[in-house]
Amino acid sequence: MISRIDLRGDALPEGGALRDLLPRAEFDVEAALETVRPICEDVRHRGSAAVIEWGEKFDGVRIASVRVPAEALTRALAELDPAVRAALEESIRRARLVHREQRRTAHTTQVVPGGTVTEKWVPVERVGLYVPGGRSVYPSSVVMNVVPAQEAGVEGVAVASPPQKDFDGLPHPTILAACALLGVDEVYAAGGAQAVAMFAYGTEDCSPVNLVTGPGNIYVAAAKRLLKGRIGIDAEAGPTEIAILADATADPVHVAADLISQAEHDPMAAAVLVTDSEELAAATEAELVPQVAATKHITDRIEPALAGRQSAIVLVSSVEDGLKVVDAYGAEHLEIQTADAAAVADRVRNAGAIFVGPWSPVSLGDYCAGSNHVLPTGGCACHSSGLSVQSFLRGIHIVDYTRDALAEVTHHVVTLAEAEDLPAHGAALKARFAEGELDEHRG
Ligand code: HSO
Ligand code: ZN
Repeated sequence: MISRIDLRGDALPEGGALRDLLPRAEFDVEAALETVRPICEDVRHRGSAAVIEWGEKFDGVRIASVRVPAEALTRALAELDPAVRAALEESIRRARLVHREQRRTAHTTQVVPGGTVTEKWVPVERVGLYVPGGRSVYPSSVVMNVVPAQEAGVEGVAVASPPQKDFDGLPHPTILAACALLGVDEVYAAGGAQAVAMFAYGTEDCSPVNLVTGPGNIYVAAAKRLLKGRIGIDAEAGPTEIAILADATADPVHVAADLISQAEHDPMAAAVLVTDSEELAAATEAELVPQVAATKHITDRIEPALAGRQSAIVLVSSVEDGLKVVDAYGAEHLEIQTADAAAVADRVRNAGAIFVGPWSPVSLGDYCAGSNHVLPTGGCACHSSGLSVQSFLRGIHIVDYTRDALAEVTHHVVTLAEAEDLPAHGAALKARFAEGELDEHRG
């Protein structure tokens, strides 16, 4: 059901060489660029008509208008199962607690007497949040995108999610209900590359946004890559990943359940167990069989995900080596199920989010930990973070020098400008002072 990679024995290779030994899903965004380019161009030129036609082609339903009417949002919330509503409210409450503390305040540094640099934090004006439809209808992702944007102070929050055949071309009702719960009333029935292009270029129904965030399929990722620059993006989300670093103290029932939990997303999802315990590896393999058999999405997602080349049990000589492996892998989600898990977690450098000990499974983080579940995949955790308030803010430096403070540093600026063969840069400072006035500062 899941393959093994044995890294015991010789010393582990370093960095890239170690990464090459580890499993990873194919996610060739480059290859999808040519598919999405004409779609994006079409939306750019024909606006909503193009969004509607591409939606008809890919989502199988022709919608009358891209903007979801307010009554549909109100109705979806009124018809939402009360238990789902209560769970979403709790998810929102916890996420707000965490994300509110991520807000940043302006900070002023006095560089010299009379010379200050202040960094102020300004939310982007308008964001477009993409929420997948189809196989993955995740109201939880609405929460994870909207809460940090709102806590950052973004004024214009628009959501797009694919039109659903079974719901008269509206996005899925639980997505609409989640939007309504969060107070988002600007929602579009648009999916795939056409939704990203609608956000980037704007249409007669939707004014352009500054930033697009949220997970999606490979075409959404490709459209984000193509339109990056015109818009900001969070990340190109690939198939979800769980890595578990575990030793002999871990419970194979938990380990197997958690591997399966993320394999449930997608046949391309990755589940990786890194362990120094042969016994845990064998017990987890044995445990996977009945647990997989008891799940809902066995043949379409879980079995292919676990059996795919992106998933494996990686055997290492020690937890120490396991740390090197998980750092090289840079998992979207990393569970630490070892003795003294908090101390081990503290040493991890590369992961989207870390889940410590037996009582903090990834599924908790997916819904109700308070943490964000939009996280870097494909090893991007070595350079990127998950979605947060920071994703929606820009830091702006405000430079404020007095005449004396400028006079005092002018000779250094002139010297550097000349070293770069840009004398007009220096001249811009000298023009402010009378001949000879700067001499006393030359020290
Ligand atoms: N594990 C997914 C998020 C999710 N799980 C949504 C359930 N619903 C990527 O972090
Ligand atoms: Zn999940």
